[in-house]
Amino acid sequence: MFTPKTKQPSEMMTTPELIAQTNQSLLADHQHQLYHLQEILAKKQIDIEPVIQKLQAFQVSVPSWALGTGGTRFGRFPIGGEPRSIEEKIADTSLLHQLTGSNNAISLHIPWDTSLDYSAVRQFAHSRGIKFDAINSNTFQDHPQQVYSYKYGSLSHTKAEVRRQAIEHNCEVINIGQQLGSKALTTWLGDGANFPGQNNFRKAYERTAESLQEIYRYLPTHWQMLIEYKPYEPNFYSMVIPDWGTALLLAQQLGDQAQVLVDLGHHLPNTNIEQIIARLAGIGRLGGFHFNGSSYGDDDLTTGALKPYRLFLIFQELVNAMWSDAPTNASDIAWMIDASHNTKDPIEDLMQATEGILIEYAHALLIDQKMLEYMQEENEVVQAQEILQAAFRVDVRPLVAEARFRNKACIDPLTFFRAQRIRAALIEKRGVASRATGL
Ligand code: AOS
Ligand code: ZN
Ligand code: ZN
Repeated sequence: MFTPKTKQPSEMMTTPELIAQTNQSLLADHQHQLYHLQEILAKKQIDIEPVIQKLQAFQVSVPSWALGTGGTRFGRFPIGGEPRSIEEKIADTSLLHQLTGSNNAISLHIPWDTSLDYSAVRQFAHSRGIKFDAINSNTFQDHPQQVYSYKYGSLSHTKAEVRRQAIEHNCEVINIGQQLGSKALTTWLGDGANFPGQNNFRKAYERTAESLQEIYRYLPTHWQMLIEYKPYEPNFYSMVIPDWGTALLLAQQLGDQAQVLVDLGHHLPNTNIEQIIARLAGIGRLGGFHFNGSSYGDDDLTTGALKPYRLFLIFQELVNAMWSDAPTNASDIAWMIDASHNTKDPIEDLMQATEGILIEYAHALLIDQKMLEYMQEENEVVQAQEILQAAFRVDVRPLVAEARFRNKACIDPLTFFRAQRIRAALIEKRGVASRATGL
Protein backbone atom coordinates (compact mmCIF):
# COMPACT_ATOMS: atom_id res chain seq x y z
CA MET A 1 0.00 0.00 0.00
CA PHE A 2 1.33 3.41 -1.01
CA THR A 3 1.69 5.86 1.88
CA PRO A 4 2.50 9.52 1.23
CA LYS A 5 5.24 11.28 3.14
CA THR A 6 3.51 14.65 3.48
CA LYS A 7 0.95 15.15 6.24
CA GLN A 8 -2.34 16.56 4.99
CA PRO A 9 -3.84 19.67 6.59
CA SER A 10 -6.45 18.30 8.99
CA GLU A 11 -9.01 20.75 7.53
CA MET A 12 -9.22 18.91 4.19
CA MET A 13 -8.20 15.41 5.38
CA THR A 14 -7.22 14.46 1.85
CA THR A 15 -6.62 15.96 -1.60
CA PRO A 16 -7.40 14.92 -5.19
CA GLU A 17 -3.64 14.67 -5.82
CA LEU A 18 -3.16 12.24 -2.96
CA ILE A 19 -6.07 10.11 -4.19
CA ALA A 20 -4.70 10.12 -7.73
CA GLN A 21 -1.23 9.21 -6.46
CA THR A 22 -2.59 6.32 -4.41
CA ASN A 23 -4.70 5.12 -7.34
CA GLN A 24 -1.59 4.98 -9.52
CA SER A 25 -0.07 2.40 -7.20
CA LEU A 26 -3.21 0.22 -7.50
CA LEU A 27 -3.94 0.78 -11.17
CA ALA A 28 -2.08 -2.15 -12.74
CA ASP A 29 -3.81 -4.71 -10.51
CA HIS A 30 -7.19 -3.06 -10.93
CA GLN A 31 -6.95 -2.92 -14.70
CA HIS A 32 -5.87 -6.53 -14.86
CA GLN A 33 -9.02 -7.56 -12.95
CA LEU A 34 -11.22 -5.27 -15.03
CA TYR A 35 -9.96 -6.62 -18.37
CA HIS A 36 -10.41 -10.16 -17.14
CA LEU A 37 -14.04 -9.42 -16.20
CA GLN A 38 -14.59 -7.55 -19.45
CA GLU A 39 -13.53 -10.66 -21.38
CA ILE A 40 -15.83 -12.93 -19.40
CA LEU A 41 -18.80 -10.62 -19.86
CA ALA A 42 -18.06 -9.99 -23.55
CA LYS A 43 -18.50 -13.73 -24.13
CA LYS A 44 -22.02 -13.29 -22.72
CA GLN A 45 -22.61 -10.31 -25.04
CA ILE A 46 -22.49 -7.86 -22.14
CA ASP A 47 -20.81 -4.53 -22.77
CA ILE A 48 -19.35 -3.15 -19.52
CA GLU A 49 -19.27 0.48 -20.71
CA PRO A 50 -22.95 1.37 -20.13
CA VAL A 51 -22.83 -0.46 -16.80
CA ILE A 52 -19.83 1.56 -15.62
CA GLN A 53 -21.47 4.80 -16.76
CA LYS A 54 -24.66 4.03 -14.83
CA LEU A 55 -22.62 3.20 -11.74
CA GLN A 56 -20.73 6.47 -12.08
CA ALA A 57 -23.98 8.42 -12.22
CA PHE A 58 -25.59 6.72 -9.20
CA GLN A 59 -25.45 8.92 -6.10
CA VAL A 60 -26.77 7.95 -2.68
CA SER A 61 -27.08 10.61 -0.03
CA VAL A 62 -25.72 10.51 3.49
CA PRO A 63 -27.98 11.05 6.50
CA SER A 64 -26.45 13.70 8.73
CA TRP A 65 -27.18 11.57 11.82
CA ALA A 66 -25.24 8.57 10.52
CA LEU A 67 -21.94 10.44 10.58
CA GLY A 68 -21.76 9.91 14.31
CA THR A 69 -22.22 6.72 16.28
CA GLY A 70 -25.78 5.72 16.98
CA GLY A 71 -26.78 3.67 19.91
CA THR A 72 -29.53 1.64 21.43
CA ARG A 73 -31.61 2.32 24.49
CA PHE A 74 -28.95 0.32 26.34
CA GLY A 75 -26.06 2.57 25.50
CA ARG A 76 -23.81 4.26 23.04
CA PHE A 77 -20.11 3.92 22.37
CA PRO A 78 -18.87 7.14 20.72
CA ILE A 79 -15.86 6.68 18.46
CA GLY A 80 -14.36 10.17 18.78
CA GLY A 81 -13.88 12.83 16.13
CA GLU A 82 -17.63 12.94 15.46
CA PRO A 83 -18.94 16.02 13.63
CA ARG A 84 -20.09 18.73 16.03
CA SER A 85 -21.97 21.01 13.61
CA ILE A 86 -23.69 20.99 10.22
CA GLU A 87 -20.48 22.27 8.68
CA GLU A 88 -18.53 19.33 10.09
CA LYS A 89 -21.21 16.91 8.90
CA ILE A 90 -20.93 18.43 5.43
CA ALA A 91 -17.13 18.18 5.65
CA ASP A 92 -17.41 14.46 6.51
CA THR A 93 -19.86 13.90 3.65
CA SER A 94 -17.51 15.69 1.30
CA LEU A 95 -14.62 13.55 2.53
CA LEU A 96 -16.67 10.41 1.99
CA HIS A 97 -17.65 11.60 -1.48
CA GLN A 98 -14.03 12.29 -2.37
CA LEU A 99 -13.25 8.70 -1.48
CA THR A 100 -16.29 6.99 -3.06
CA GLY A 101 -17.46 9.38 -5.80
CA SER A 102 -21.01 8.22 -5.04
CA ASN A 103 -22.20 10.31 -2.09
CA ASN A 104 -22.66 13.86 -3.36
CA ALA A 105 -25.55 14.85 -1.08
CA ILE A 106 -26.49 15.08 2.58
CA SER A 107 -29.93 14.65 4.11
CA LEU A 108 -30.53 16.88 7.12
CA HIS A 109 -32.79 16.21 10.08
CA ILE A 110 -34.43 19.16 11.81
CA PRO A 111 -33.94 20.22 14.60
CA TRP A 112 -30.81 18.05 14.91
CA ASP A 113 -29.22 20.18 12.18
CA THR A 114 -30.27 23.76 12.75
CA SER A 115 -28.20 26.84 11.93
CA LEU A 116 -28.47 30.60 12.32
CA ASP A 117 -27.32 31.15 8.74
CA TYR A 118 -28.56 28.67 6.16
CA SER A 119 -27.24 30.63 3.24
CA ALA A 120 -23.73 30.30 4.70
CA VAL A 121 -24.35 26.57 5.18
CA ARG A 122 -25.47 26.30 1.57
CA GLN A 123 -22.37 28.13 0.38
CA PHE A 124 -20.14 25.94 2.49
CA ALA A 125 -21.73 22.79 1.08
CA HIS A 126 -21.42 24.15 -2.44
CA SER A 127 -17.72 24.84 -1.88
CA ARG A 128 -17.33 21.19 -0.84
CA GLY A 129 -19.31 19.80 -3.79
CA ILE A 130 -22.22 18.65 -1.62
CA LYS A 131 -25.93 19.10 -2.32
CA PHE A 132 -28.93 18.84 -0.02
CA ASP A 133 -31.19 15.88 -0.54
CA ALA A 134 -34.61 15.37 1.08
CA ILE A 135 -34.89 17.15 4.42
CA ASN A 136 -36.42 15.32 7.41
CA SER A 137 -38.85 16.69 9.96
CA ASN A 138 -38.85 15.30 13.48
CA THR A 139 -42.05 15.06 15.47
CA PHE A 140 -41.13 11.76 17.11
CA GLN A 141 -39.17 13.48 19.88
CA ASP A 142 -39.82 16.48 22.10
CA HIS A 143 -37.49 19.38 21.51
CA PRO A 144 -36.40 21.91 24.16
CA GLN A 145 -38.31 24.95 22.83
CA GLN A 146 -41.60 23.31 21.93
CA VAL A 147 -44.78 23.98 23.91
CA TYR A 148 -46.67 20.68 23.54
CA SER A 149 -45.38 17.13 23.92
CA TYR A 150 -45.50 14.45 21.20
CA LYS A 151 -45.85 11.71 23.77
CA TYR A 152 -49.28 10.81 22.40
CA GLY A 153 -48.58 11.61 18.77
CA SER A 154 -47.99 14.58 16.51
CA LEU A 155 -49.84 14.90 13.18
CA SER A 156 -52.42 12.38 14.44
CA HIS A 157 -52.75 13.81 17.95
CA THR A 158 -56.24 14.12 19.43
CA LYS A 159 -55.60 17.78 20.36
CA ALA A 160 -55.67 20.37 17.58
CA GLU A 161 -52.96 22.51 19.19
CA VAL A 162 -50.46 19.63 19.15
CA ARG A 163 -51.25 18.88 15.52
CA ARG A 164 -50.85 22.59 14.72
CA GLN A 165 -47.41 22.62 16.34
CA ALA A 166 -46.36 19.55 14.32
CA ILE A 167 -47.74 21.04 11.08
CA GLU A 168 -45.87 24.27 11.71
CA HIS A 169 -42.67 22.35 12.38
CA ASN A 170 -42.98 20.63 9.01
CA CYS A 171 -43.59 23.99 7.29
CA GLU A 172 -40.54 25.38 9.05
CA VAL A 173 -38.51 22.40 7.79
CA ILE A 174 -39.69 23.19 4.25
CA ASN A 175 -38.55 26.81 4.75
CA ILE A 176 -35.12 25.61 5.82
CA GLY A 177 -34.94 23.17 2.93
CA GLN A 178 -35.79 25.93 0.47
CA GLN A 179 -32.94 28.05 1.74
CA LEU A 180 -30.59 25.11 1.23
CA GLY A 181 -31.83 24.05 -2.20
CA SER A 182 -33.47 20.85 -1.03
CA LYS A 183 -36.43 19.60 -3.07
CA ALA A 184 -38.22 17.12 -0.85
CA LEU A 185 -39.61 16.78 2.65
CA THR A 186 -39.44 13.37 4.32
CA THR A 187 -42.07 12.76 6.97
CA TRP A 188 -41.71 9.78 9.20
CA LEU A 189 -44.09 9.70 12.16
CA GLY A 190 -43.63 7.86 15.40
CA ASP A 191 -47.41 8.24 15.93
CA GLY A 192 -49.35 5.21 17.02
CA ALA A 193 -50.44 3.29 20.08
CA ASN A 194 -48.79 0.96 22.52
CA PHE A 195 -52.02 -0.55 23.79
CA PRO A 196 -55.32 -1.78 22.38
CA GLY A 197 -58.02 0.80 22.92
CA GLN A 198 -55.52 3.67 23.15
CA ASN A 199 -56.30 5.01 19.67
CA ASN A 200 -59.28 5.19 17.41
CA PHE A 201 -57.56 3.83 14.28
CA ARG A 202 -59.98 5.48 11.88
CA LYS A 203 -59.82 8.91 13.50
CA ALA A 204 -56.03 8.78 13.97
CA TYR A 205 -55.70 8.15 10.23
CA GLU A 206 -58.15 10.94 9.32
CA ARG A 207 -56.37 13.45 11.54
CA THR A 208 -53.02 12.47 10.00
CA ALA A 209 -54.42 12.85 6.48
CA GLU A 210 -55.79 16.31 7.35
CA SER A 211 -52.51 17.43 8.91
CA LEU A 212 -50.52 16.18 5.93
CA GLN A 213 -52.95 17.99 3.64
CA GLU A 214 -52.03 21.29 5.31
CA ILE A 215 -48.31 20.59 4.94
CA TYR A 216 -48.87 19.51 1.35
CA ARG A 217 -50.57 22.83 0.58
CA TYR A 218 -47.46 24.58 1.88
CA LEU A 219 -45.16 22.52 -0.34
CA PRO A 220 -43.47 24.49 -3.14
CA THR A 221 -44.65 23.35 -6.58
CA HIS A 222 -41.32 21.75 -7.53
CA TRP A 223 -41.04 19.85 -4.23
CA GLN A 224 -42.03 16.32 -3.27
CA MET A 225 -43.44 15.05 -0.01
CA LEU A 226 -42.05 11.61 0.86
CA ILE A 227 -44.17 9.55 3.24
CA GLU A 228 -42.23 6.88 5.12
CA TYR A 229 -44.00 3.93 6.73
CA LYS A 230 -42.95 1.60 9.52
CA PRO A 231 -44.78 -1.37 11.08
CA TYR A 232 -43.63 -0.91 14.68
CA GLU A 233 -41.38 1.23 16.89
CA PRO A 234 -41.61 3.51 18.76
CA ASN A 235 -45.18 2.28 19.12
CA PHE A 236 -45.52 -1.46 19.45
CA TYR A 237 -49.23 -2.16 19.12
CA SER A 238 -50.01 0.02 16.12
CA MET A 239 -48.42 2.70 14.01
CA VAL A 240 -50.61 5.25 12.21
CA ILE A 241 -48.64 4.71 8.97
CA PRO A 242 -47.56 1.09 9.34
CA ASP A 243 -47.28 -0.04 5.73
CA TRP A 244 -46.88 0.93 2.10
CA GLY A 245 -50.63 0.62 1.55
CA THR A 246 -51.37 3.34 4.08
CA ALA A 247 -48.53 5.53 2.78
CA LEU A 248 -49.79 5.10 -0.79
CA LEU A 249 -53.36 5.89 0.23
CA LEU A 250 -52.19 9.11 1.85
CA ALA A 251 -50.06 10.00 -1.18
CA GLN A 252 -52.99 9.41 -3.51
CA GLN A 253 -55.27 11.55 -1.34
CA LEU A 254 -52.69 14.34 -1.22
CA GLY A 255 -51.75 14.61 -4.89
CA ASP A 256 -48.99 14.00 -7.43
CA GLN A 257 -46.26 15.62 -5.36
CA ALA A 258 -46.70 13.05 -2.60
CA GLN A 259 -44.75 9.81 -2.88
CA VAL A 260 -44.01 6.75 -0.82
CA LEU A 261 -40.61 6.28 0.80
CA VAL A 262 -39.45 2.69 1.31
CA ASP A 263 -36.99 2.04 4.14
CA LEU A 264 -35.60 -1.48 3.80
CA GLY A 265 -35.76 -2.05 7.56
CA HIS A 266 -39.42 -1.10 7.87
CA HIS A 267 -41.00 -4.44 7.04
CA LEU A 268 -41.96 -7.45 9.04
CA PRO A 269 -39.65 -10.46 8.52
CA ASN A 270 -39.99 -12.19 5.14
CA THR A 271 -41.95 -9.40 3.49
CA ASN A 272 -41.43 -9.45 -0.27
CA ILE A 273 -39.94 -5.96 -0.49
CA GLU A 274 -39.04 -6.24 -4.17
CA GLN A 275 -42.70 -6.74 -5.01
CA ILE A 276 -43.59 -3.57 -3.09
CA ILE A 277 -40.92 -1.75 -5.09
CA ALA A 278 -42.34 -3.09 -8.35
CA ARG A 279 -45.84 -2.00 -7.37
CA LEU A 280 -44.84 1.53 -6.39
CA ALA A 281 -42.42 2.01 -9.30
CA GLY A 282 -45.05 0.74 -11.70
CA ILE A 283 -47.50 3.46 -10.73
CA GLY A 284 -44.94 6.24 -10.35
CA ARG A 285 -45.28 6.58 -6.58
CA LEU A 286 -41.83 5.45 -5.46
CA GLY A 287 -40.25 8.69 -4.33
CA GLY A 288 -37.63 7.79 -1.76
CA PHE A 289 -35.51 4.95 -0.57
CA HIS A 290 -33.69 4.34 2.71
CA PHE A 291 -30.99 1.69 2.45
CA ASN A 292 -29.93 -0.40 5.40
CA GLY A 293 -29.57 -4.01 6.42
CA SER A 294 -31.88 -5.87 8.72
CA SER A 295 -32.26 -9.24 10.33
CA TYR A 296 -35.37 -8.70 12.42
CA GLY A 297 -36.75 -5.19 11.98
CA ASP A 298 -35.40 -1.66 11.86
CA ASP A 299 -31.91 -2.90 12.76
CA ASP A 300 -30.16 -0.19 10.73
CA LEU A 301 -27.25 -2.50 9.90
CA THR A 302 -24.93 -2.09 6.92
CA THR A 303 -26.66 -2.35 3.54
CA GLY A 304 -25.84 -5.60 1.78
CA ALA A 305 -24.11 -7.17 4.77
CA LEU A 306 -26.92 -9.61 5.51
CA LYS A 307 -29.18 -10.04 2.50
CA PRO A 308 -27.34 -9.08 -0.68
CA TYR A 309 -29.57 -11.31 -2.84
CA ARG A 310 -32.71 -9.51 -1.68
CA LEU A 311 -31.04 -6.17 -2.41
CA PHE A 312 -30.17 -7.47 -5.87
CA LEU A 313 -33.81 -8.47 -6.45
CA ILE A 314 -34.89 -4.99 -5.36
CA PHE A 315 -32.49 -3.39 -7.83
CA GLN A 316 -33.72 -5.77 -10.51
CA GLU A 317 -37.24 -4.35 -10.04
CA LEU A 318 -35.92 -0.80 -10.28
CA VAL A 319 -33.82 -1.52 -13.34
CA ASN A 320 -36.72 -3.38 -14.92
CA ALA A 321 -39.09 -0.48 -14.21
CA MET A 322 -36.69 1.95 -15.90
CA TRP A 323 -36.14 -0.45 -18.80
CA SER A 324 -39.86 -0.87 -19.34
CA ASP A 325 -40.63 2.88 -19.15
CA ALA A 326 -42.67 2.61 -15.98
CA PRO A 327 -43.46 6.12 -14.60
CA THR A 328 -40.74 5.89 -11.94
CA ASN A 329 -37.40 7.24 -13.09
CA ALA A 330 -34.39 6.39 -10.91
CA SER A 331 -33.05 9.92 -11.27
CA ASP A 332 -36.18 11.22 -9.51
CA ILE A 333 -35.83 8.92 -6.51
CA ALA A 334 -34.25 10.26 -3.34
CA TRP A 335 -31.71 7.55 -2.47
CA MET A 336 -30.40 7.64 1.07
CA ILE A 337 -28.52 5.38 3.45
CA ASP A 338 -30.41 5.23 6.76
CA ALA A 339 -28.25 3.43 9.25
CA SER A 340 -27.09 3.64 12.82
CA HIS A 341 -23.57 2.71 13.80
CA ASN A 342 -23.19 1.04 17.14
CA THR A 343 -20.11 -0.99 16.34
CA LYS A 344 -18.19 0.40 13.38
CA ASP A 345 -16.55 3.68 12.43
CA PRO A 346 -19.49 5.56 10.82
CA ILE A 347 -17.48 6.70 7.79
CA GLU A 348 -16.14 3.21 7.16
CA ASP A 349 -19.64 1.81 7.46
CA LEU A 350 -20.98 4.36 4.97
CA MET A 351 -18.25 3.30 2.54
CA GLN A 352 -19.22 -0.34 2.95
CA ALA A 353 -22.91 0.47 2.53
CA THR A 354 -22.24 2.48 -0.62
CA GLU A 355 -20.16 -0.37 -2.02
CA GLY A 356 -22.89 -2.88 -1.12
CA ILE A 357 -25.51 -0.78 -2.92
CA LEU A 358 -23.42 -0.32 -6.05
CA ILE A 359 -22.53 -4.01 -6.23
CA GLU A 360 -26.19 -5.05 -6.31
CA TYR A 361 -27.08 -2.27 -8.74
CA ALA A 362 -24.27 -3.53 -10.98
CA HIS A 363 -25.54 -7.11 -10.70
CA ALA A 364 -29.01 -5.99 -11.74
CA LEU A 365 -27.56 -4.06 -14.69
CA LEU A 366 -26.01 -7.29 -15.98
CA ILE A 367 -29.41 -8.91 -16.42
CA ASP A 368 -30.62 -9.28 -19.98
CA GLN A 369 -34.09 -7.80 -19.39
CA LYS A 370 -35.35 -8.79 -22.80
CA MET A 371 -34.30 -12.40 -22.37
CA LEU A 372 -35.77 -12.50 -18.86
CA GLU A 373 -39.07 -11.17 -20.18
CA TYR A 374 -39.07 -13.79 -22.91
CA MET A 375 -38.51 -16.58 -20.36
CA GLN A 376 -41.27 -15.17 -18.17
CA GLU A 377 -43.69 -14.96 -21.09
CA GLU A 378 -42.88 -18.55 -22.05
CA ASN A 379 -43.13 -19.74 -18.44
CA GLU A 380 -39.54 -20.97 -18.58
CA VAL A 381 -39.21 -20.89 -14.81
CA VAL A 382 -35.84 -22.64 -14.68
CA GLN A 383 -34.27 -20.41 -17.31
CA ALA A 384 -35.63 -17.24 -15.68
CA GLN A 385 -34.01 -18.23 -12.40
CA GLU A 386 -30.77 -19.07 -14.22
CA ILE A 387 -30.65 -15.55 -15.67
CA LEU A 388 -30.92 -13.99 -12.21
CA GLN A 389 -28.42 -16.37 -10.64
CA ALA A 390 -25.90 -15.90 -13.45
CA ALA A 391 -25.93 -12.12 -12.95
CA PHE A 392 -25.74 -12.35 -9.17
CA ARG A 393 -22.76 -14.73 -9.17
CA VAL A 394 -20.49 -12.39 -11.13
CA ASP A 395 -17.85 -10.61 -9.06
CA VAL A 396 -18.62 -7.04 -10.20
CA ARG A 397 -16.26 -5.29 -7.82
CA PRO A 398 -13.85 -4.27 -10.62
CA LEU A 399 -16.77 -2.45 -12.33
CA VAL A 400 -17.59 -0.57 -9.14
CA ALA A 401 -13.91 0.28 -8.61
CA GLU A 402 -13.65 1.48 -12.20
CA ALA A 403 -16.69 3.75 -11.72
CA ARG A 404 -14.98 5.22 -8.66
CA PHE A 405 -11.70 5.63 -10.53
CA ARG A 406 -13.43 7.47 -13.40
CA ASN A 407 -15.20 9.67 -10.84
CA LYS A 408 -11.72 10.61 -9.59
CA ALA A 409 -12.37 8.84 -6.30
CA CYS A 410 -10.41 6.00 -4.67
CA ILE A 411 -10.01 2.61 -6.30
CA ASP A 412 -9.97 1.26 -2.74
CA PRO A 413 -11.56 3.82 -0.36
CA LEU A 414 -11.46 1.78 2.82
CA THR A 415 -7.74 1.04 2.57
CA PHE A 416 -7.10 4.69 1.76
CA PHE A 417 -9.12 5.86 4.79
CA ARG A 418 -7.13 3.56 7.06
CA ALA A 419 -3.71 4.21 5.53
CA GLN A 420 -4.24 7.95 5.87
CA ARG A 421 -5.34 7.50 9.49
CA ILE A 422 -8.29 9.81 8.83
CA ARG A 423 -10.23 8.88 11.98
CA ALA A 424 -7.15 9.67 14.09
CA ALA A 425 -6.90 13.06 12.34
CA LEU A 426 -10.60 13.73 13.02
CA ILE A 427 -10.13 12.85 16.69
CA GLU A 428 -7.10 15.11 16.86
CA LYS A 429 -9.14 17.94 15.39
CA ARG A 430 -12.49 17.48 17.17
CA GLY A 431 -11.54 15.62 20.30
CA VAL A 432 -12.25 12.18 21.60
CA ALA A 433 -15.48 13.21 23.35
CA SER A 434 -17.17 14.97 20.40
CA ARG A 435 -20.64 13.63 19.76
CA ALA A 436 -22.82 14.19 16.73
CA THR A 437 -26.49 15.03 17.17
CA GLY A 438 -28.98 12.33 16.36
CA LEU A 439 -30.51 9.43 18.15
C1 AOS B 1 -37.07 5.77 11.51
O1 AOS B 1 -37.10 4.59 11.86
C2 AOS B 1 -36.90 6.17 10.14
O2 AOS B 1 -36.09 5.25 9.46
C3 AOS B 1 -36.58 7.62 9.76
O3 AOS B 1 -36.11 7.68 8.46
C4 AOS B 1 -35.82 8.45 10.75
O4 AOS B 1 -36.03 9.79 10.49
C5 AOS B 1 -34.34 8.24 10.82
O5 AOS B 1 -33.98 6.89 10.89
C6 AOS B 1 -33.70 8.94 12.01
O6 AOS B 1 -34.11 8.33 13.17
ZN1 ZN C 1 -35.74 5.60 7.35
ZN1 ZN D 1 -35.94 3.34 10.42
